[in-house]
Amino acid sequence: MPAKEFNKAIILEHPSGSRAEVALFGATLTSWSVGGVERIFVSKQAKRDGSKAIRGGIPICFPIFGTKDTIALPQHGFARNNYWEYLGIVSDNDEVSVRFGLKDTQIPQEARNAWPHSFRLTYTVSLTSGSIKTFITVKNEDEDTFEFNTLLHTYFNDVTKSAVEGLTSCEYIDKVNNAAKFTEENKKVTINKEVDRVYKAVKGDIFLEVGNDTLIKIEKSNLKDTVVWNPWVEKAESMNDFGNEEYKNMICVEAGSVADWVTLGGGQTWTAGQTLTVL
Ligand code: TA6
Repeated sequence: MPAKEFNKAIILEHPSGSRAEVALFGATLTSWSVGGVERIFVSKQAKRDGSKAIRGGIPICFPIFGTKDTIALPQHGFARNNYWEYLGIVSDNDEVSVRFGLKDTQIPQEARNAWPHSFRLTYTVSLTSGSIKTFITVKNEDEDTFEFNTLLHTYFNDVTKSAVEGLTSCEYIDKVNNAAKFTEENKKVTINKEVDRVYKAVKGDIFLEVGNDTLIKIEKSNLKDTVVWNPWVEKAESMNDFGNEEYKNMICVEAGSVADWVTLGGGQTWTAGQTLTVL
């Protein structure tokens, strides 16, 4: 069976042995294994009871990234901390695809008051032998235009050392340095301290070295920006759903449109996503 529901999650199994798991809570992908190796990081201390966003996996940030002074939503919005509806398998030839939905009538009134728009999100997760695709479609069911951010907050696992290639010459906002702006001069971005950067208008693919001769390609589709984050020592110690030492074996490389608002006209749809491939 290519996809089955178990314990409030959907488990996808590909004939090649590759496997993925998506929690209905937040439609958060919490596992993706290729060649028997888990490629996605989830903290051992992550809350899995729906009390808060899962610390790890691929949380979906929508309709905001970070916090906004004029929008009274929790950080990164409501999509990652609400239960989504499982919409079933959409195809299972060489690609096992499943779909999830969230619409305005399915989120708490408090969130609807903070972001008073009629919307419908559809999230499609597609597993092949060596890749996973995660794509979101936003439907504006209002008559008027609305604007939003969205980002796939991907936590990568098994990082003995990490290097991110494909950001050279991109301007970035350094959130660890008072949001000062810089231009990336390095061919590879490596991590040896707290890093929290929003790289803007990143063209081309990103290549993530996670050590052990493993390279993961990140292909963005209609997502302009890339966030790179590692909390490092002090931030790790400040998070109660993250182990003090876990910063050593994870990195977040996050495809999103966050530097600017995405504007969507009434009745219009917008689709974006990423394809992760183990090379
Ligand atoms: O994507 C990086 C970031 O915005 C960091 O600033 C850090 O806050 C991280 O997201 C995790 O946010 P969370 O709300 O999940 O603790």
